[in-house]
Amino acid sequence: MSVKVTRRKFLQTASLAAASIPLAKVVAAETGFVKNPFTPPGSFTGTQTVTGGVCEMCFWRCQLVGKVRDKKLVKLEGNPKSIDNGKSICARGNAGIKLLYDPDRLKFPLKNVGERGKPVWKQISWEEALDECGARLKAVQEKYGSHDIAMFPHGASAKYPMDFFEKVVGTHNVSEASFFQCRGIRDSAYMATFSVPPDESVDMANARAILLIGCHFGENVHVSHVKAYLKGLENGAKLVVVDPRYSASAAKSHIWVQIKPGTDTAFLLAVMNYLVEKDKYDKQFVAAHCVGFSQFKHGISHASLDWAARICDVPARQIQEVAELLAANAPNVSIHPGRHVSWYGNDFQRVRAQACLTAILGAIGVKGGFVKPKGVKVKAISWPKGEHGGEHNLRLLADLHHYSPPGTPTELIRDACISGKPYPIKGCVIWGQNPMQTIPNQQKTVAALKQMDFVMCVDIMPTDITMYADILLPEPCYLEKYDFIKTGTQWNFADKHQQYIAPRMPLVDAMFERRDGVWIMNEIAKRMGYEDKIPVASLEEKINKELAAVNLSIEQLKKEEGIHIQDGKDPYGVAEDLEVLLYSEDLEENGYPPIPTYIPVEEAPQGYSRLVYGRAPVHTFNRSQNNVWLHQAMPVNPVWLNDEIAGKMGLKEGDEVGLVNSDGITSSSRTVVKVTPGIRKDTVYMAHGYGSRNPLLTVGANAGVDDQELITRLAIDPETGCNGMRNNFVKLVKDGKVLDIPA
Ligand SMILES: Nc1nc2c(c(=O)[nH]1)N[C@H]1C(S)=C(S)[C@@H](COP(=O)(O)OP(=O)(O)OC[C@H]3O[C@@H](n4cnc5c(=O)[nH]c(N)nc54)[C@H](O)[C@@H]3O)O[C@H]1N2
Ligand SMILES: Nc1nc2c(c(=O)[nH]1)N[C@H]1C(S)=C(S)[C@@H](COP(=O)(O)OP(=O)(O)OC[C@H]3O[C@@H](n4cnc5c(=O)[nH]c(N)nc54)[C@H](O)[C@@H]3O)O[C@H]1N2
Ligand code: SF4
Ligand SMILES: [Mo]
Repeated sequence: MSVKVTRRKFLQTASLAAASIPLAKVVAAETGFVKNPFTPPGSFTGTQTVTGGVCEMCFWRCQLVGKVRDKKLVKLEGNPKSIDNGKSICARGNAGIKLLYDPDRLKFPLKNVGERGKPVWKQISWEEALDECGARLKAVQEKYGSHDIAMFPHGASAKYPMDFFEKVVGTHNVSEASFFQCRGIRDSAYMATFSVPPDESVDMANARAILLIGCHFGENVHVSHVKAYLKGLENGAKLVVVDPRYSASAAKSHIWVQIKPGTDTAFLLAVMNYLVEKDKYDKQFVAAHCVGFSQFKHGISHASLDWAARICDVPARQIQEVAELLAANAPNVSIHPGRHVSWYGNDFQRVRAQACLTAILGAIGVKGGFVKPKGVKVKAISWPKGEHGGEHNLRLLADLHHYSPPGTPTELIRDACISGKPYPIKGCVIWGQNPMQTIPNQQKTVAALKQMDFVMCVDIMPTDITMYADILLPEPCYLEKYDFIKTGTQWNFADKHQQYIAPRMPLVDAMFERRDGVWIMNEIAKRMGYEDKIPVASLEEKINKELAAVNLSIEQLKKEEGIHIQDGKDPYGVAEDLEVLLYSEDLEENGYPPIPTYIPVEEAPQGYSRLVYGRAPVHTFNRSQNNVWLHQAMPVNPVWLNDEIAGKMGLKEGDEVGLVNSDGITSSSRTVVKVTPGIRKDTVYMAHGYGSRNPLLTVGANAGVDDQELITRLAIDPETGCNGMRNNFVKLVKDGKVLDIPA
């Protein structure tokens, strides 16, 4: 059965039906999509190709085309015109279709007439929902001040609302997951070293050697980035992978350094010290661009191979082998800056060491090295800057985290929520983020949320965080709306210097009562008294105006199959005035180590093992857990346990277990054991994002174990205020019995 109803009719049928039967059944009937993962797609005759899709199953944003039949999206493919991902998309990109028609998706504005955390949902009209959001946020603002509203945004649709709260309402207390739990440290550490935010700007496709520190391509999937990495390997690049686990990348490596978790800075210092001592660094580059080489040389001189070998629990000769390999291939080496880098609370130092290593190898601006290809800048239409209560910036009040990425470190916000000091935080807006599974220490998040006067959430799915909303608003997903202009360059930028501009355009119409972020934010802004500040009337207008600034339009992009391509610039070369601060006076003045320094992390208590986590190749965090195709591909996240340890514990592959951490928190669901020599004896590993607890997720709820539930201890990176999450220790629980993990 196909969907062939007008929007109005759809709303009528949907809301009538909602009164009597469960929502999931309603949509299944309406769309003809039932939860059978093996339903064959049928033939694709009679389909029409719609261009202009931009994926957001993850944040890499590959360009898509959709095959549409009877107004229903039946298949997603990479846009053949793309000079980024090309025709390729990953498993998650493919499965976007199952998100689009997921019967569990949010469809109407909802009001929680139960408790936060134990919601009882009542469907309400948009009018009522917006009135309540506007009035209750305004009430918080009037009673306590603008800074007393906190916001937790993530993703494309959250950018416009984030700007509203920062610029118009005037709160600093905005904490983006992409910064404080992801890559903020990386950006700050590279900025502090050579004033360039790194992104993932390494020219792996043309490298002679690639060094990955805790990155694992193949499990971490970003299509064009993986293409560049594989191209490099195909061309013969030597791969060094530093990881306590035999990851997908370790499996392709020439050297796998099975490092003790938390000790990478010691490893990097020893590599750099060796290169300096043996005169195997790039003297010309250092003389031309590096500041403080002599202090740096002196400051790392303690880092002998033996010193690092003891700390990192790897052979000294392996560290030497890595240093020699990098030197032999310099300057064409990709020292990958990493992406999720908030690990242990000592991370700024590690990432700065990566930046310094890049510099002393002279691997900046050269083929295979750190290179930043220049895409086109398309400026987002945004809210006008209003009054901003600068004196309420929590970071400045506490004189902390001088290298914080933009926004406010999450922990400062949560602490203020719970203590009421230096001021209360009583209003909360969560937009495209799932803090329950994103931020460590869930009890603290719950305490922060419970003391709020008002919590609103904008999402597309019911998730663990939406259970804490007072008002829950449904957005269309990325396949049903205009949004965000993706720009970039040819993926192999040595090949061709080209740039592209690809605005997200809908492949199908939005269903039910879902409304986009610009509409929602504008309506709330009106109700908060900011109608005069509204910069655009609609999302489509916003995209059109942004495109007009680069002499394009939606109409034109439709003619160009969704992607405008133009000549770009040669990305190679180094600015004459580039300065690399091997030693930084600024860091020293702010009380931080001025040269990269190893700071030890806590050891596991007896009977416990360190818990580390990472990406599942077919899932994106928690957001894809209810996707029936992806769930089928990897329904739980097995806990990796070293085979010798498993033997001693009497555990075998596939045994069902739970986990308990050293703070006594037991996982609320279970998973299975993966017995493998591919993990260190002092470490267990699981994929992040599993174990949702929202019962409205009919596929994803209680599937696997939520790593975040077990991460109760967070270490704060002093320079940036970001959340280190890998200082947590666990035991396994089998048949109700807690099992010690032998040393
Ligand atoms: N323990 C642990 N914690 C981690 C990580 C880890 O590996 N382990 N990884 C960290 C990293 S690298 C990151 S980037 C963060 C990710 O953190 P999040 O971005 O919070 O992760 P998601 O699970 O993707 O949650 C995003 C939410 O956005 C919703 N959503 C999806 N599309 C839309 C949309 O179009 N509109 C709206 N309004 N909502 C939408 C989803 O349903 C979901 O509720 O997590 C960090 N936290
Ligand atoms: N399929 C898929 N791909 C994704 C995402 C996704 O959700 N799904 N998310 C995207 C996002 S937002 C991000 S930020 C990136 C994150 O991708 P990455 O930056 O690659 O980060 P993680 O997945 O957290 O990497 C975890 C790896 O670090 C290793 N590790 C743990 N402790 C240590 C240690 O002390 N030292 C070293 N050297 N290694 C250690 C783990 O064993 C694991 O292999 O992935 C992106 N790509
Ligand atoms: S890497 Fe996969 S999930 Fe991410 S944007 Fe590309 S196709 Fe989508
Ligand atoms: Mo991330």
